[in-house]
Amino acid sequence: MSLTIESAQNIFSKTQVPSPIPATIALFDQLGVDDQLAYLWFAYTEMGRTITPAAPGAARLQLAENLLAQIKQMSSEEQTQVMRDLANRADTPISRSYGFFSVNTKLAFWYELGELMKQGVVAPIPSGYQMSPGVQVVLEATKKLDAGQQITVLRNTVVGMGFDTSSLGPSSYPKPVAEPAFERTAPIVSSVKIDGITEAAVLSYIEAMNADNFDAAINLFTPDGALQPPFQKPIVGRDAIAKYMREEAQGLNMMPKQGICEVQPDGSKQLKVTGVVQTPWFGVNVGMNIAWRFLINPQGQIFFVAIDMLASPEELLSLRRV
Ligand code: 45D
Repeated sequence: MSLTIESAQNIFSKTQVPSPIPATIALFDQLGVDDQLAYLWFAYTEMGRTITPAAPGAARLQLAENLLAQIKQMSSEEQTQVMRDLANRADTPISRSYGFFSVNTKLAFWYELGELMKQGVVAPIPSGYQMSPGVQVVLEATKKLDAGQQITVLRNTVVGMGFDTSSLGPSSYPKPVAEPAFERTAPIVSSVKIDGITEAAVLSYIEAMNADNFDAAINLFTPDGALQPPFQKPIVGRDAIAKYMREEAQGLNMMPKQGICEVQPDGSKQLKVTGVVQTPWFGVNVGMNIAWRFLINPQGQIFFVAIDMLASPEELLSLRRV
């Protein structure tokens, strides 16, 4: 029997606990645009009193420089309108340019805008803004999340802003830009150990990812293999996975701790591994509890891997299917 991505998506589904992250984002989505911006500002600045993201490198900011320069020259009203347009995913020139940014460039853009708002160069929350009760509800929900979940909510809302450029034809695409490198925040550990796991493809995958060696990681996949990031659809095929990894998986520090492996009658293996991942944006200050669900084919290649955000630290240890 041949493996399918659809069936692979469901491996270990009985061990999964729904994450509070989509529920929080659903509450956020119901807010009006000024409330959304106010919520994000409060969540970001409140969080920043204990954990702040690392400043993006000069090469990264360079990619957002054109937009930031335009915004700096605007009146306060125009600046506020730009932010509303981004949150509304409006079709404006700035919102389109933003829509073409990679995830990390979107984050760097907002990082810089936040700094400019603190300096008074860019308009803060509009004067006379009255917070609706809905904002308080989303803030309370956000407070109950751990730090890894909170930064995921912020990241996902930032990613969702701007005009949805996937609806545009290829002719409107700007020239592709090289993704600047992220500095590693942790030394590379070359001998990966995971309790309960001896599968070479899994150990090699972690080792390669922790060295930003995406070519080595990609070669562990079958040509039709897939990678499913948290809350996303599977990314299918080596080229697509490679592109994704270069854009979004740089500088990650993966610390898998334990796992289980079940051999299937056809010789394929299903593995679930849990552990902690750190993003270069927050380094050792924020740990994200995650699971990898691997489907390895009988030849020892990765056919599928899903990355899931865990609902709570308890879930790190609940690997059994029953
Ligand atoms: O004024 O094995 C707001 C994969 C608006 C690869 C703002 C992975 C208002 C395969 C926007 C709030 C990648 C899938 C201002 C593993 C406002 C694999 C500014 C997993 C100023 C393990 C807000 C990786 C700002 C994972 C600046 C799970 C917000 C990676 C900044 C997760 C927020 C990475 C930042 C995460 C958030 C990174 C920098 C969650 C970064 C989050």
